[in-house]
Amino acid sequence: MHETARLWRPAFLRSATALAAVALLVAWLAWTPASAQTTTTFTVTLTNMATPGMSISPGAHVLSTAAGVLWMDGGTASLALERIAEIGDPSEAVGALGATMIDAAGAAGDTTTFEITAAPGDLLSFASMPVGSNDGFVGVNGLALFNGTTARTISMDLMAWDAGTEDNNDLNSGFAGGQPDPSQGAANVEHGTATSEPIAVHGQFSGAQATLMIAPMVAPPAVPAPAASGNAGLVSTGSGTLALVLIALGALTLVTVARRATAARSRR
Ligand SMILES: [Ca+2]
Ligand SMILES: [Ca+2]
Repeated sequence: MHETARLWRPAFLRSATALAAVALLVAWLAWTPASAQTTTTFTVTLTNMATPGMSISPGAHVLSTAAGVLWMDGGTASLALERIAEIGDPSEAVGALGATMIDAAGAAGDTTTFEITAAPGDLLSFASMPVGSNDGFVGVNGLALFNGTTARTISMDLMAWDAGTEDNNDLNSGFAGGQPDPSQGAANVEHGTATSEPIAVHGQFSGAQATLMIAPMVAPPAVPAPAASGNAGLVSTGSGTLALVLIALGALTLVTVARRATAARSRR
């Protein structure tokens, strides 16, 4: 019996070691903070390339899980888009859509930068106005920020779009006829000759009017918070508690298996 036990124990101990390693691995994976895996912060940089040279107005950006929340090719402009495209006013988009304002890129070559924190599946939409147009804008509609769960780095040219809400005068022809006049305030939205056309590529601009760079920010290495005592740091999160439960279950299973094996050996 004892000889049999000596032959059997090394195999059991190897099995127990493997089980313990698996339990510890599972516990470690469970303990890894979920928040570090679910969202990514991106830096978004918009560069004014408008030709002929003109400012790009303040705009608005919004995240969603479906395209078309701010605008779409062939769609009808919402009041939020009309106000951006006609007078560079993002307040309606901010108020009605929960969008966030983008600062202006005030001259050719100028950039404006903002940060967004997104989860896999999130899409970016934004619009900003080249101010020498009646109702033109640059932007993206539902741009995917992830490939699966991997954050994308994106560089792209942006053409100009026509919101379809106002007849077009010559670019940079001045305030008369509808191009935005700061002294008119919100009245600019009805200042020119209104149109009701689908959103389409702007016929007066040629080529890229802005460039867009999107890059995920690299998070600094995580520094564990010092535990006040014992394993306080480990149990500070729900997943840490789960890890302890898994470790306890693993240990309990090993003890039970060992006792049953020993009892079985003793009966032989
Ligand atoms: Ca137009
Ligand atoms: Ca209008």
